[in-house]
Amino acid sequence: MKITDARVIVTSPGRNYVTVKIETTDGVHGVGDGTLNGRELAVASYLEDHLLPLIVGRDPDDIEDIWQMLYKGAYWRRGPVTMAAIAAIDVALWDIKGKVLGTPLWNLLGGRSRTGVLVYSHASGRRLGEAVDKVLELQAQGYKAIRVQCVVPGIEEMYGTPHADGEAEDATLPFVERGWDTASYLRFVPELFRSVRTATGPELQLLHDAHHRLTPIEAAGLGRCLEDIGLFWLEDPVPAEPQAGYRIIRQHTTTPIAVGEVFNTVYDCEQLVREQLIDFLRMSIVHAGGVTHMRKVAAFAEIYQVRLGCHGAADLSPVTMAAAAHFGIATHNVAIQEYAPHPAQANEVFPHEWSVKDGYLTPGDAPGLGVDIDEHLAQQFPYARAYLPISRRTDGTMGSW
Ligand code: GCO
Ligand code: MG
Repeated sequence: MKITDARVIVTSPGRNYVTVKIETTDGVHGVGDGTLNGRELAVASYLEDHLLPLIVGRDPDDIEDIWQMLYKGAYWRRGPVTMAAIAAIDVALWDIKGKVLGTPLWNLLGGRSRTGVLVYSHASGRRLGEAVDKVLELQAQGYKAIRVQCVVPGIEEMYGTPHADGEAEDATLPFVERGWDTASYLRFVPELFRSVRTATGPELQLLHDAHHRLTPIEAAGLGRCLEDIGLFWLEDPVPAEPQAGYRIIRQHTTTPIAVGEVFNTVYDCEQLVREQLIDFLRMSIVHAGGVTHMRKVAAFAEIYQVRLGCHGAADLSPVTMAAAAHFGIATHNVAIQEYAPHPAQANEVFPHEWSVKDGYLTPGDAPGLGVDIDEHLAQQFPYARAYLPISRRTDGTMGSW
């Protein structure tokens, strides 16, 4: 079998997605996601101009060898653009392998470790009461784990909460600036979670994303204040470029810590995992080199009792969610999967077998990934330039988004 054609499809059914479609001499095709929110065309160019010409004519069975060629052959290693592009090809090749062998991806990865992957959904509000109501609504729908974000009084617009001009996690044009004040945030979050916990009772798993806004000692203090809430995790308390910064958080609190949605290779988490400075790793198949690399990341993390809770915001396409469903069913140390529903048009452009029911994600039994792209429909949603917001602190200095 040989690869006869490989192309990139950029489409915007509600938000931008970059997809690779690979065709073979056997008449079987595979799809992979390479979306990098706000920087989509960089990945599309890396694929179109540099990687795809290298794979046409090769045997799609040789997934490991193709991965190594794309990773090592560039000389320039790692980074989000490179690793998202490699991931798109890698996932499409796994899809092809499953289809050719007539078996779902989870079976190629060792079979089922569980019957369904626990997911967490997002509840947010512009006011505390609104956030609590949203949590109760999702709990009534059967979600067993919910991430809670709320606008902090005094900070009008912030990450993870609804805005007058759209959802906070949407990239937009024009480019937007939001505000940030750490002191108000740190005063408000414990109050928010006390109200939520009182309303939900003890069983619901609660999560929170600090989105890289704190310093290690601030994060340690917040983690300590939240200990009696029993959070499932506190996510991205501080940026992890200095991995050793997490030692400070770890020394002071037993609140479980999650990080890694912006990581691209195992080297980004090596110290965090080896020193057991975190509890959950958030790396995703699309941003970390595909199934081939994430299997190695999971195996490494398992040795240190670090579990996976992969990134799954709506800017990761339904193709990535399919891959995550198979990976999550098969991989023993996957603890949870983030799930934010995609725009309705995106579900039409990417028809899929995976589904979320009663708080659990299942991949279905179709061969390969069980997801496809409707190219004709995709053409009706042309790419629309968009940027993630930036955040400025009250004194005007630039913060982390
Ligand atoms: C999350 C993430 C997202 C990111 C977004 C960036 O936990 O889901 O923080 O909301 O901000 O995916 O593109
Ligand atoms: Mg996050």
